[in-house]
Amino acid sequence: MANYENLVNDFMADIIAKNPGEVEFHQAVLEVAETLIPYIEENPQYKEAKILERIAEPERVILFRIPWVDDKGEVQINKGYRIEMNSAIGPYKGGLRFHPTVNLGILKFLAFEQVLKNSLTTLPMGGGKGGSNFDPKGKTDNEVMRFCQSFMTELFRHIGPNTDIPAGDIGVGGREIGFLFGQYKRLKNEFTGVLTGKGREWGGSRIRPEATGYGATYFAEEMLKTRGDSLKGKVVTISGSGNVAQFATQKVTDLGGKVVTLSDSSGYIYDPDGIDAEKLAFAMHLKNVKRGRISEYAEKYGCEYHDGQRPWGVKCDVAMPCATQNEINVDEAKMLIDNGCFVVSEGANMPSTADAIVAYIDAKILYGPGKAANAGGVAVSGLEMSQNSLRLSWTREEVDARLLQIMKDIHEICVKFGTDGDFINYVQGANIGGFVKVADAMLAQGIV
Ligand code: NDP
Ligand code: 2IT
Repeated sequence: MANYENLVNDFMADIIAKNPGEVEFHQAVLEVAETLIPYIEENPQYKEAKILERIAEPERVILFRIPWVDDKGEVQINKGYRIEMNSAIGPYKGGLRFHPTVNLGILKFLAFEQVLKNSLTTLPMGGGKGGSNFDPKGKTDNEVMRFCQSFMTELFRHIGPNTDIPAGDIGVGGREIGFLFGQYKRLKNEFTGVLTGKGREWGGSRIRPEATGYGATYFAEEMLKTRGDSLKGKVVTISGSGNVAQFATQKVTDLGGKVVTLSDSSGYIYDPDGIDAEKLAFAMHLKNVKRGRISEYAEKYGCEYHDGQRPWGVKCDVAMPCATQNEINVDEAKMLIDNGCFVVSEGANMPSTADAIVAYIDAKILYGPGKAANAGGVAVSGLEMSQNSLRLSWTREEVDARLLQIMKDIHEICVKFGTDGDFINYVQGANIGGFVKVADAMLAQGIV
């Protein structure tokens, strides 16, 4: 073990020196290195070909200026990024994030995780991620449209349906994908599946909006099954109130669980009676159409609102972080465990800090890391690409059945590579399970 520790430390020293200041990227790589280095030591073909060193270096990074004009006529300039991380098993695939905190390190962590996540889906997709430090909050539809058009005016030359296929993430939903697609089509004079998460009248897949939240819920159900249990009757805390949180709430409720919290960057609501279909419809209209604050839910239904706080002090059986990275620290992880929480299924990417993860593993709870638990979103993006290539569209039932099967398959992969005695270490399972396919493809394709 000490031997591995030295190898991990040496590897990370090199990563930190080559990628200074990119703390989220270091965090994501360290988590993977800790589980992969022991495996690579036992499989020297990967060591000799320096696969781990190669997957930690993006194949290509594109950085660009996004000039646009706001409603007052003032010129605005944002930064645009696309990280083309790895194309060993398919074209680059991954979302776009529009949020003021976006920087190179955050997008590199997301792109790095995406490579292993996409491999886990069993579909042929490489990994990428992109976005901008643009803040959609408080912007009019026209401003968002002009921004998206300017963003695509540069990005279009780097992407394509067989090259790189962006999709949504924080701050990028159906509205933004529409504006981006419209501008791509205009510039290329081609109607192709260059983006996923499209509207269903123009090439979008049924169930894509639902897929990440549904998938993270199916993954929780699969984890519970290993202990002869299910979501029925469980109390569930969810953070966020965006795309992933909304559809996780819907599916947990459908499966008989009770969701008692939602949040946004201002605070969280606690509704002990549960967020039923009618209340969820209100929350969805509030967030997707009115673009308001979650506190308005508490005003409408007369429940508690905790300003500036996260929901992890609320007693629950299952926690589903669905907002952003590092939203559960070690104290919050311990609080969850002390209050009886024994399932964490991550809808968000890297929502738990490194020491929070150690707390879950030490307590031997069912912990599904984001790259496994939230892979349903990109999986249905992969199904959208298939339907676009076939020029067909599948029914809701067909796509949902495929999503459920993919989440079961991902769970199986985690069990295969993560079982350690009577404990399933899903972190190890997801990291090794995702790595092997990419690594073997890289070996076959030579030093490229
Ligand atoms: P949305 O933009 O739809 O919603 C994001 C939600 O998280 C909002 O409630 C937002 O609050 C909150 N949030 C965002 N940033 C912060 C922050 N810094 N602190 C506190 N709260 C924050 O995004 P999604 O639902 O699509 O994404 C949520 C998470 O799921 C992200 O981690 C994303 O990477 C991940 N994910 C998304 C997938 C998808 O298909 N969309 C697929 C796989 C993972 P507010 O309204 O105040 O901004
Ligand atoms: O983090 C993710 O997996 C996503 N934001 C979805 C990516 C996609 O291409 O659908």
